[in-house]
Amino acid sequence: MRMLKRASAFILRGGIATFQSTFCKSSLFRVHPSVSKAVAENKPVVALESTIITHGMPYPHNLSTAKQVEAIVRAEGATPATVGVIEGKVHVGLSSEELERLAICQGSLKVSHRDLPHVTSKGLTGGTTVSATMMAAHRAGIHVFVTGGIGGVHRDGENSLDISADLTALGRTPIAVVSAGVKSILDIGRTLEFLETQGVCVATYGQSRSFPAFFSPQSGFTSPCQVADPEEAAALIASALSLDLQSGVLLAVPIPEEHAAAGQLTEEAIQAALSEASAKGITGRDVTPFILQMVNELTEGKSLQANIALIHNNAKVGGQIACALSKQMT
Ligand code: PSU
Ligand code: MN
Repeated sequence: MRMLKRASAFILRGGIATFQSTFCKSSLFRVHPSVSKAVAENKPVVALESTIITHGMPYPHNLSTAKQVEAIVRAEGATPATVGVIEGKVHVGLSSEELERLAICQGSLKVSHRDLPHVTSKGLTGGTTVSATMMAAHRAGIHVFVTGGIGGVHRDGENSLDISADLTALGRTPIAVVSAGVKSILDIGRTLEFLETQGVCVATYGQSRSFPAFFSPQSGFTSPCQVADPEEAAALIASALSLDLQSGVLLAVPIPEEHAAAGQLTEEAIQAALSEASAKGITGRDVTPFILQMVNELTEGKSLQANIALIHNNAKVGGQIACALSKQMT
């Protein structure tokens, strides 16, 4: 085990050095000094996405949640690194002014991996999705990334091919993503199949192997594996890095039971929102924000409260995992 730890620490340091030199060459990246310092010292760092701020929640809940999530990560002893695009620069780690700017700005863009050349060449501003955040965080040498839920294969995706770039990013970016699983607005079975094809290691965090469905601790599907605590999760990530797989790890953290009560109500709202989206002809990248907003309205904020609670929980778990990983790597 000690040998494995040393080997992974070696690979990690070598890897970080390579990424940082590539990273520094690009004038399009801005790594916050607190983040580059923590990475260089092998201290725990947790990356956070920002589409959740620009498109996932209404103002001012988006701003307060983003700040709370950073505070939770710090309380666990890790450095938060919220990723976002500001005036064409990909920032890894945002100041509170930059966080506010993203939260307040109406009409910010949703920046997926494929949008990066467009927004950086035009000097635009937007929130990064899981796929774009994974890329930037990995380039900055970060190994753990916390979000609420990832994108997936949409229902009817076998016909529309509407499959989130988050899944292909997971297949080719070596970083661990901590999330509450996949929303039931998506086709969870096909999402798990696609992740298997992409070579992504999927594990449920906690006492069961049940794969969570964001608002519900159970989706009816099981994860191929399970990790019981931060140390087991960190060992899984360390192994993936040591094997140099070049693919990601998805850690699915079930919503805490005390917040799952709104689950049934939210499920009904999701079904109504799906019919409305289809009736209005909403497609592509506009589907997820539309559904999230309509579900918030239909549940009169109950789904928003559950959403915030599970993100807080993910931040706590992610912070603990980043700390355990940092210990295992030194
Ligand atoms: N799922 C959620 N909440 C979210 C998102 C997904 O439960 O806020 C956001 C994330 O930023 C994710 C993106 O990366 O939507 C996926 O969008 P698409 O399906 O267009 O790839
Ligand atoms: Mn899509």
